[in-house]
Amino acid sequence: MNDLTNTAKEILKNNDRNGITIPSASLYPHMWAWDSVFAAMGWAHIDIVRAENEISAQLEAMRDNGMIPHIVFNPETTDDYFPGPKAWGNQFGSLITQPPIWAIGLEYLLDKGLNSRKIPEYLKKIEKVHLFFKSERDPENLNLVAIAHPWESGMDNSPAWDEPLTQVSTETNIKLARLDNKKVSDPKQRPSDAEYRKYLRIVQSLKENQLKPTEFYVYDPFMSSVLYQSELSLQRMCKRLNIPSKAYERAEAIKRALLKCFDEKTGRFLYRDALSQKDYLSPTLGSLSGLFLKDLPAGIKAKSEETLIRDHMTEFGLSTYAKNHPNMDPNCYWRGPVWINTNFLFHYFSNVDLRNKTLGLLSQSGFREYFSPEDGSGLGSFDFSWSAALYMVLSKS
Ligand code: 9WN
Repeated sequence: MNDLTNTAKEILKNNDRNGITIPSASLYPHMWAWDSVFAAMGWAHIDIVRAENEISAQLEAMRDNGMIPHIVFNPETTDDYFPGPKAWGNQFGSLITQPPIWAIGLEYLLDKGLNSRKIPEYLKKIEKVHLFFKSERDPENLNLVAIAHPWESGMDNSPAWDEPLTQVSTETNIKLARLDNKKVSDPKQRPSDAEYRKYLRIVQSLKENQLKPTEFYVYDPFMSSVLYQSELSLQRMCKRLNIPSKAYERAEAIKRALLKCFDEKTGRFLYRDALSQKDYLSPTLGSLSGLFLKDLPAGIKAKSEETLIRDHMTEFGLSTYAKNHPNMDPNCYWRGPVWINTNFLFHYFSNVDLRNKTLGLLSQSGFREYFSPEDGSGLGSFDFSWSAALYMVLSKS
């Protein structure tokens, strides 16, 4: 076993808090949804039962309406995080969710030999989560996913949200008490205070309107593409167990809807503001996630791949914003840096091979949270769980 594999395993073990994995000890002391699923995929290479616990803890956290909160608070932690339970007005977890990768994670565990009598129960829960996106995150009934808060996309300050956020006020009754920008070496690697005020304003309005999005509601092609792949995973797992499911039909409906969002000129898939009911373009990596669709028409596939390679491919994998765009920021969070999970998802679900670049980046710069697309230097927090977990996944594939 090489040194990096050992380090990756150590990171997951050090970030283990009684059966859940925190994203990073220095910045994120609770359980985050998509982080946990990526962590589970890494745990599958250490201890398959521990991997199952992680997915099980996620599915246990599902609320009555089928939503899994993007953060489940760890009542035992003494580490502080803002916004915590007080800001959300909820001791259990946040009031929003994150990209729906639970089925993808569980299928990975099954492929790695998970054998559990609880699988039918997990599949039933995942079905309910997927139906939540249909009933609570598709206001125009388009068969696509709209996010109720920028954080639901997992790509918090992506330039994709700049336009809809111009309509959101910075006035909020939640006191800004940030810790994140004090815990990284350069606060410019994190979102700005003005953005945070808007994030809190949206939390406030969700609380005031019984969770109905009134200030920010945006169809995100990345969320829809991820849900499409998750529906396919769910269908395959149900088939293995002879459980009836309509996941495949739902996946096909998402595919038809996403194809209508394709922009011929740029090769990208459009966002849509569900409040103003306007489609718009943003040259983000997320806008190319239509490449996750199976059997794409040849012209669409060729055009999107051309855009991906020309605008996003670097020596270290994919930049999260178009490289030559004047607003591209190589150091700031989701406004340009390379992330291991987006490299992984494009590697896993599209035709681009990012394995060697991703493994090379991690051996050059360690298991950091994100990376400069210019020189691969590490940014954000250290010993980041999904960087470690996905190193194991990619190095074993
Ligand atoms: C807010 C935990 C999470 C990731 C997100 C990433 C970041 C939180 C934050 O960290 O978001 O949810 O405090 O910035 O953007 O993708 O899940 O790693």
